[in-house]
Amino acid sequence: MSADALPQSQPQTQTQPLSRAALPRLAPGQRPAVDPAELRTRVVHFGLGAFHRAHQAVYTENAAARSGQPWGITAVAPRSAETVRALREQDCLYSLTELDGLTERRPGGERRPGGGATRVVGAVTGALHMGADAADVDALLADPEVTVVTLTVTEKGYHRSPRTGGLDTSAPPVAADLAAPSDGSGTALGTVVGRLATGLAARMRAGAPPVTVVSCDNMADNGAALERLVHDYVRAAAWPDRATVLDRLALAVAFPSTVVDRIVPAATDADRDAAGAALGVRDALPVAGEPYRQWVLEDSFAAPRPPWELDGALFVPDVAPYQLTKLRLLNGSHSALAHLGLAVGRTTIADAMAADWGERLVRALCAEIAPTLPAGGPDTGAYADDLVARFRNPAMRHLLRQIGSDASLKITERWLPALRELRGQGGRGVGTPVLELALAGWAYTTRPCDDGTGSVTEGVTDPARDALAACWGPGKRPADVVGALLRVLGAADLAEDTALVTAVADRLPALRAGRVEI
Ligand code: CS2
Repeated sequence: MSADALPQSQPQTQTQPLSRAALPRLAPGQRPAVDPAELRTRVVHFGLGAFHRAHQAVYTENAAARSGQPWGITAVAPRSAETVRALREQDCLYSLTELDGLTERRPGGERRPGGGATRVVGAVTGALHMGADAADVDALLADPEVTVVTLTVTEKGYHRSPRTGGLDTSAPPVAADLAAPSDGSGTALGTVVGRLATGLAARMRAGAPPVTVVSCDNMADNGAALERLVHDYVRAAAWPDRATVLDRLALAVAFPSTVVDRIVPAATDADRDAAGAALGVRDALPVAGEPYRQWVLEDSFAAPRPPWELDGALFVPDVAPYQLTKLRLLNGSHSALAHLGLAVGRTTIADAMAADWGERLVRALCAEIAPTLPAGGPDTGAYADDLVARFRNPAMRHLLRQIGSDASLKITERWLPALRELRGQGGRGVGTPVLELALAGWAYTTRPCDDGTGSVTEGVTDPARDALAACWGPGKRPADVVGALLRVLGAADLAEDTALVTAVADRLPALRAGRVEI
């Protein structure tokens, strides 16, 4: 039965909200692994989304529980004041449900396969809003007890120039932050890079001890990328002491690269109902994701950190083989399934996998990209097998439109570097039929409606959406449209690869007819 056909869930009836006071009412196996009252804020995290709550927070909670060290997280929401309010109302507690795809859960009459265990996570000790609580965020960034800062702010949160990879100082939110009065301390800034650079600068001025900043977003070389952005910000700031700040940052702040992995779709009302039914208390902010999780970190920290290895995190000298494998195979396949699926009317990843082309697409894309991956990473055949199983998880309702959003920033990480490597200069390398098909799916989903308004793919958002839609001028040759779309991504080299743009354009008629032909 498809998830769409499921009966509507009943609204949850639990009236008492989740809170520290409510914990004794939960079954022992549902309570946090740590006593939240015993934790202290030693980690600041930017990005309060479902992924953080199901990933770094869980590793940190288990690390604290197993080591007896009081590692707690204050999470900072860059935008959503509502999430901060809701989390504070629950004493920063929330539940995690592992959707194993095997067992069943029946919240309020709903019968949804795959609802596994639900338990409360206690690692988050505070929630702040980056704007309204700017002074508190800065105080924590300068606090000697805080020695780790982590980030999950998505590709969009970095404001990288597509051409240089450095900070896009002309982006209006970055320019506005740079124009903040004096040194920006305590001022409400709009960008995470601005807040982070400002807070770290204050830490350097105060002579506080070293700190490690850990980017957990899906970008190649994410540590070095973030370091460059923070340094660029300081360089562009009108601070008289910026040279000194830069010198100190170089010595006292480490930016290791990391690979994070866990599939965690945005929570739905059904997830809220299921969590409430499982716990017997109301949880406004539950997360539900697959049981699988992985964290690989570059072992180059500047200061004490939670012993995440006690919960299975891997510390290695070089994350590149793991990072590129995950980014290009998992995220690359996700984006391919999303755009091709959206083009032919599918809704979720599991739904796309159920199409006759779904599994073939994942396997063919992995095989095509595998030669671009450095040695030392996972076996790509076994990795593809695992992906097929994970993507097929019937309990996960991972919307294609969620994955297909912000594609202009995602596919530049997930597909284009491999495409360049495979094609070689001027398209003289090997064939890339699967990446061409994926690109056609993406191109198709950037099309405006026939009346020129909106997009054919409802609910998909992208900061470059208008620029992409404008590429579809009336009467334009399809290959020219594809070339123009690639230029919007900053990929002029690929736009000039005539064989590539023609091959992509040639795929469009089949998609328009509802067929994905591998
Ligand atoms: C997804 C990722 O939304 C997306 O773009 O590809 O969030 C993916 O689910 C995670 O990276 C899995 O670790």
